[in-house]
Parts: sequence; C-alpha cells; structure tokens
Amino acid sequence: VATSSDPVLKPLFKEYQFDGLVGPTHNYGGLSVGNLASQKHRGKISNPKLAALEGLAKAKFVHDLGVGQALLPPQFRPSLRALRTLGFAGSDEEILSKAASTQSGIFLRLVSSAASMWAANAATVAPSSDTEDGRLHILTANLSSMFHRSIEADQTKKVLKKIFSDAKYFQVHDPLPSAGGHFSDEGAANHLRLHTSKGTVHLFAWGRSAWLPRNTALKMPKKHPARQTLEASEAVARILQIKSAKVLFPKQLPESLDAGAFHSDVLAVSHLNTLLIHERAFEDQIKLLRDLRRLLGEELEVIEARTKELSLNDAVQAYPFNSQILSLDSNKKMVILAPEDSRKNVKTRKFFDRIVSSKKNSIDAVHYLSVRQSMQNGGGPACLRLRVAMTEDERSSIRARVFLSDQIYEPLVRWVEKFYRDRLEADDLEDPKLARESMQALDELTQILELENIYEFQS
Ligand code: SUG
Repeated sequence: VATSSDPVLKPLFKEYQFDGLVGPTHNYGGLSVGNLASQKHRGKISNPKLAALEGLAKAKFVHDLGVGQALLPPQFRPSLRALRTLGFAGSDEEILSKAASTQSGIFLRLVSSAASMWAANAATVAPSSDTEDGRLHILTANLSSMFHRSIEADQTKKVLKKIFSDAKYFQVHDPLPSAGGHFSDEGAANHLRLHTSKGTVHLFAWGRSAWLPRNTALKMPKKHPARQTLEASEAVARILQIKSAKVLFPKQLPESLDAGAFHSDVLAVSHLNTLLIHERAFEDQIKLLRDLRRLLGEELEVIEARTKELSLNDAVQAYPFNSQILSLDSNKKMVILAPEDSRKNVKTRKFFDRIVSSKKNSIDAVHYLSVRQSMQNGGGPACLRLRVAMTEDERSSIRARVFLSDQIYEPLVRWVEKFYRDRLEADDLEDPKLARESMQALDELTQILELENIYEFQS
C-alpha cells in the first residue's frame, strides 16, 4: 500500500489503526495457557478504568502524530448468552450466581473476559490494492483455540459488518469453521504484510497443522500449545483473495512458542518496507529472509535482533516487537510506538537505541507508552489495534463515528470515568450490578460512536 507520501502509486492509501476499546470487565482470569503474562497475573486485582484510559491515551497519541486512528467497541460481558448456552438457567442474577459457584467460577471468568480489546485478533485484512476484485476484504477470526476468545467472533463480525457496510468497497467474511480447532485462526496477530516498489508479500504464520500426514516431521512446542493451524492460514489467504501479491506461510518456531510467543506478533511486526523481527521468530528464518529480499528487492529493510543482543525471554517479557510502526504523513520517516516495559528493560532499550541511531533504516524515533493493564494479560500496543489501509473513497463510505477526533476523545474519557470501576477481582464478576453497569456503559457508547443497536441487549 502506498502512503500519501508516495505520489507515483495511485490510488493513495492511508493506514488506520482500529484500537479495541477496553471493556468494563477487564480482569485477570488466568485464561490463556501459553501466554505467560496471563498466567502470571491470574487473580490479580485489575483496574478497568485505568486500562480503558491507557488505551484511549495511546489512541490519542497516535491520532496526534497525524496517523489515522479509529476505535472498535468492546463486547458485552459477562456473556449471559454464553452461560445460557452452557445450560445455566433462570434470571440474570441466578445465572451469574450459579456460574460463580460451579467449578471454582471458571465458567464465569471465561465469559467475563474483556479480551476483545486485543483487536489484532479480531480479523485479518487485505487492502483493496492486493485483492482480486479490488475490494477490501476482512475475515473475522474464529479464535477457536480458546473458549473465552471464541465467543467473540459473532459480535466481532456484526460490528465489522456495521462499520464496513458498503459492499461497493468492502467484504466482511464469516469466521472459518471452528469445530475441532482444525481451522483455528487468530486474525492479524499472525499476519505480516510487506511492500516495496518491487512488490507486495503477505505472510500468514502458523504453529501447528490439523491434517498434514503424521509422518511429516513437524517440530512442535513441548510446553505450550500452538494456536493457529496451517490449514487456517491457507484458508485465510484464499478468502482474502490476494492476487497481486505473493503469499508465504512461515511456521512459528516451536522454541519461541515455548518461550511464550503465542502469536507471531510477539516476535515480529511489519510496516510497508520495514520488518522488525527477532532472530528466533520463525523456522528456517534465514531462508525466509532470503526469499523476502528476492521478492521485495533492495528497498526491504529488515531490522533483526540476534539472540545475543536480546534473548527470547527479554523479548517476551518486554514486548519490543509488539510495537506499532507508524508512518508520519509528512515524510517517509517512521516512528515506533513501544510499550513502556521495553524502555525499562535494559536490553530492549539498547536495541531500540541502536535502531534509532542507525542510518540504515527509516525509523526516526521510538516513543514509549504505558499499556500496563493490557500488558499484564499479554497484550502490547500492537495487540490492541487492527490495521486497515484504505483509500479516501473507502474511508468516506464509513458512516459510523468511529474515527478518533478531538471531538469524541473528551466525551470518551468522561464516559470511562463515569462508568468504569477502578478495582475488579474474581468475586466481583458475579455482581449483577457489574453486568447492569456494563450494559448502561455500552448503550451510551453506541450513542457516542453512532453505532446504534449493535448489542443483543439493545434489541
Ligand atoms: O489471547 N490474553 C490474550 C492476549 C492477546 C494478545 N494479542 C496479540 N498478541 N495480538 C490472549 O491470550 C488473557 C485473558 C485472561 O487471562 O484474563 C488473554 O486472553
């Protein structure tokens, strides 16, 4: 996708960061096996208000840089619908209290997660420049590897269809089948796109296969599960109708999954011609980088961290690769938006200092921002956003007021301050007042964002 600084390629595209707003039930449920931060902070008291404000502050920061910024509404939790599906019956109060007293409350924690904040997992997106029919394609992720995330897919699809509603420009696809986890798809968190004047490459990462013949010597992680299947990644590439671009399917290195890199975006992030990557992200990475250089030519800029410089453990703990790389409108320079944790970690801080002082890349500066509440559940800056590159016509077809502006930022901050609690622990999840507060909050949010009737409780 050409940026607006590239006058040769038309039409001009601008990339928008769609950040998932943090929901009122943000808590530390310890739900994600293989996600070290989620496991480590299980049972810790959360602060949903701070989490939502940190998220909004990040979005505002990006907006103030002149980068396109938009928002996705949180999902309603606890999902009473999911509890009813599991056989819990009666009034809302009864359902919550029965779920809280079954199996130490695990079902209640599963249906209360605010995990839709990690919008990188909502869907995979292909810009209209790359697709067969010249429309922008969005495939809703099924997230079928983890129950608490799989229940996001229906509502995510509904919201995406509401925002990207003009069929002239967009197609929002239904999630892949979720049965058996054979097509387990984690969305853009396992997707990289690179672009130079020589071409475009999409990389769809995966960690396991459902059906490759058993005698295929696939190396698998020993400690933690891999989520995305090869079969899902191949289906994503087909559905997105990628035509004018090359498609590659790198396999997540088992060792990196075992170190806690449950999505490939924990160890790699791309933007236009720039790839920021840890040496131990993918299998056969030397060959992978050689292929990329062949397909994309000299303009490709690979910034690779060696294990000597930065261990996998440091990368997983401080999340430097889960940064956002952003182009500023005015010039070809890029900036990195990194989590505060990677400023505090001496190794990652040095890595970023090296990048900024080098003349061999387009990175001009690194900005550190705290998204601590999200990080404690394994979500850095890049996890919190879904990127959508659009032409001006595509963007103006969107009627919902989801693009961040100075006019809606203040109302959103006031909205969080009015409805969100600053302290939440597992026992609070069965409080029917929390569910009611969340309904009121989300109802009011749909007015701010002009997204009427997106929640079941509104109809
Ligand atoms: O799916 N954490 C999320 C974090 C997702 C991060 N996204 C990307 N890497 N793009 C997950 O593991 C933790 C919920 C809890 O334990 O309460 C959680 O779901």
